[in-house]
Formats: sequence, C-alpha cells, structure tokens
Amino acid sequence: MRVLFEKTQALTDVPFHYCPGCTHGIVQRVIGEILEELQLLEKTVGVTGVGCGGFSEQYFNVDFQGSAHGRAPAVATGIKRAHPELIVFTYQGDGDMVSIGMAEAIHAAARGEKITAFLVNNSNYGMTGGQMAPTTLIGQKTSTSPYGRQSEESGYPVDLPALLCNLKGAAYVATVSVDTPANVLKAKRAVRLAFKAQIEGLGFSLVQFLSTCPTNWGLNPVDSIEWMQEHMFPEFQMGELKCPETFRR
Ligand SMILES: Cc1ncc(C[n+]2csc(CCOP(=O)(O)OP(=O)(O)O)c2C)c(N)n1
Ligand code: SF4
Repeated sequence: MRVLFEKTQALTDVPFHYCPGCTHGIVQRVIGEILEELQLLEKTVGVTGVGCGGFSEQYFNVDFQGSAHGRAPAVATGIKRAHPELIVFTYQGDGDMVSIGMAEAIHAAARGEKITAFLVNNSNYGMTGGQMAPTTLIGQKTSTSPYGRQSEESGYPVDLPALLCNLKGAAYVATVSVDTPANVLKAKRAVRLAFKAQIEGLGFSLVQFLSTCPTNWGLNPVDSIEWMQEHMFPEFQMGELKCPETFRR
C-alpha cells in the first residue's frame, strides 16, 4: 500500500503533554518536518529555555541542551561557535525570550550569531499560571493583571521580531501562526528559510509563532484560535519582516 502520510522522523514517539488546543505541538511538528526535509537530523542541536516549550527536548529526535531561563541564545552561541558545522536552534516562550532573556536575544542578533531562534508567543507566562508578559495585550486579563493590562502602569506589548529586524546581524526575521492549513504552509516556509539563513552563514534568524494558551486564557480550543486571530494578529506584525534578497528569487 502506498503511504500517503507519515509522522516526521524528527519527532519521537513520546506523547505531547500540552493542553488541548495549545499550538506548541503543531509548532514543533512544523519545525520537525523542515528539519527532516532539509536532512538536518544528524547534525542539529536544539536549546530550550524554560516554560511549556522546555519539554521539547523529549519530543524532538535531535540532540538537546537545556538552559536557564532566558539564556538559550547565549548557550546556543557557545555551541555554534565551538561546532560551526552543527545546525543550532533555540526554542523559547515569550516570557523566556522577550522578558527574562531579552538582552541575550538582542545581543545574539546584533552579533549576527549563526543560529536560528524560535519564539512561541502566547501572550503570557503559560507554565507558571498565566502571568502578564511583555507580549500581553493592552486590556488583556492575566493572573497578574486581573483588570487588564494598563499601558500607564505596564507599558505596551513588545514585538521582538519588529525590534530585531533593524539589527544588521539579523538575516531573516518572520512572524507566523499555525491557526489554519494555509498559515501552516507559510510557517513551514519561514522555518525553512530561517534554517537556510543559518546554513548559508548569513547571520541570526528568528521566527515568531503567534500561539494559543487556552488553559490560561480560560477559553476552549476553538475560541482560543479566534481570540488569537482577532486580538493578537493585529498587534504583531505578521509575515516576513526581513528576508535576504537571494531568497526572494
Ligand atoms: C530564573 C527563573 N525564573 C523563573 C522561573 C519560573 N518559570 C518557569 S516557566 C516560566 C514561564 C515561562 O513562560 P513562557 O516563556 O512564556 O513559556 P510558556 O510556558 O508560555 O510556553 C517561569 C517564569 C525559572 N524557572 N527560572
Ligand atoms: S499552559 Fe498554555 S502554553 Fe502551556 S501547555 Fe497549556 S495551553 Fe500550552
């Protein structure tokens, strides 16, 4: 019988622990499918931070290194500099990368480190109970902003890719989502090109995935997708924010 579809070899058989409707699992499958397509499984090292994505070391069929909260780009820098022949990627949540690890992320991009960063932005600190993150939207209720985020008190949401694409060391920068089949295809293109930028030694690459957290948002999976589309998509610049000219041909 002809096989029409198989689970990617880039993921192990360990079942995902994610809550129903959480898009972390789809994001990891997208990354895994591109790692397999580009035949990178034997030479890739992933680096996790903390948070719900921190368990991804069990799910990806590649070598992994854990790191302290926010420090994944620094750890990835060390691995890539010591072993430039490897493909090195980071996998972080928005609390991890945009709050605690903001400095590491900006400096890795500014230095043009030849690593690929994946940011899963679900607009809160998921694992620890849905606290406000730098990505939390104005008016969004979280466990630490029960009346909704107020700009006078907590400032405005940070769109990290929009910030980093102005740095010369950043070669490829995109924001995508995995809410529909069409957007999954766009996400796959972004992941493919982010790894291509690393393979060609062009500099730092970053893909932000706008993601759901039904448990902390207090919504069911379907309503979570709709809430993300309605509220997060207009706030964060979507699409390719920076792309080498040679990739466009
Ligand atoms: C230095 C340090 N501070 C705080 C924590 C507690 N902590 C663990 S996970 C987490 C939240 C992570 O949220 P995010 O990065 O947005 O990922 P998500 O769980 O939403 O995917 C925090 C604050 C920690 N482990 N280490
Ligand atoms: S707490 Fe949120 S981010 Fe974590 S697995 Fe559940 S839905 Fe996903």
